[in-house]
Amino acid sequence: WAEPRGEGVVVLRRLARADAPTLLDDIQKIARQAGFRNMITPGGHEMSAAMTCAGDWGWVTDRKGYRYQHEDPQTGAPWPAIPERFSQLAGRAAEEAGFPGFQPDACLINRYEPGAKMGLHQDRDERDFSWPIVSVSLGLPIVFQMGGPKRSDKPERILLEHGDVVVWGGPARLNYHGVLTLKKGSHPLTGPYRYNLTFRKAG
Ligand code: MD3
Ligand code: FE
Repeated sequence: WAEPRGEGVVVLRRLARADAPTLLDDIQKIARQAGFRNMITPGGHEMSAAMTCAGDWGWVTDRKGYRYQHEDPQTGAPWPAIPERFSQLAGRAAEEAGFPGFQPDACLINRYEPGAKMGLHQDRDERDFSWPIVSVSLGLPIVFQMGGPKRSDKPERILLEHGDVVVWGGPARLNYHGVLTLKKGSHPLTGPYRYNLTFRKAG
C-alpha cells in the first residue's frame, strides 16, 4: 500500500517483497564484480556501511571528495550494469509516486551490519534534482530519519522493513536524511545484514 509522508515522499510498503530473493541474487552477482567496500569520507573517516554500485555512474568518496564516476576505483573496470529487474522495479515505483519515465543511471548498494549507521546528509551529487531517488530496503529493519531541507530540522523516524520502497522527489529531494545504528538480528534471506538500493539519475 502507498503511504504519502509529506510533500514529495511516498512509502510503498512491501512493494519489493515478492522480488526480494531475485534482487538479492542480483546483488551477489554485482558484488562478485564490484565488491562491497567501506569508503573513506573527505574528512578521513571510514563509512560504516559497505557500498558498491551498478550502472553508468557509481558514487564514490575518498580523501579528494564525493563524486560519480564510470569506473570502480578498486579495479578500474566499469561498474556492472543495472539488472533489468532493478530498473523495472525503480520505474514502477517512481511511476506510482507520480514520476513516469524514470530511467536511473546509477544504483548505489549499501550493506549494513550490526553497528553500522548513516548520519544525516543530503544527496546532492546528482546533476538534475527534478528526478526522484527511489530506495529499496532488504533484510533487517532499520530506523530511518527523515529531516527537512535544513540540517537543523528535527527528523521524523520511520521504520523501514524488508521489501519497503520509498520515492523521494519534488520538494523532498534535497531533504536531510540518515539511518540509525542497525541492531543485531537475523533475517531469513540476508542473515545479519540490511541492504539498501538507491536508484538515481546522476548524469
Ligand atoms: C531522502 N541511504 O545511500 S535510503 C544513501 O538506508 C542513503 O541506506 C540510506 O541515504 C539507506 O544516500 C537511506 C532513503 C533515502 C535515500 C535518498 C534520499 C532517502 C532520501 C534522498 C533525499 C531524501
Ligand atoms: Fe542519502
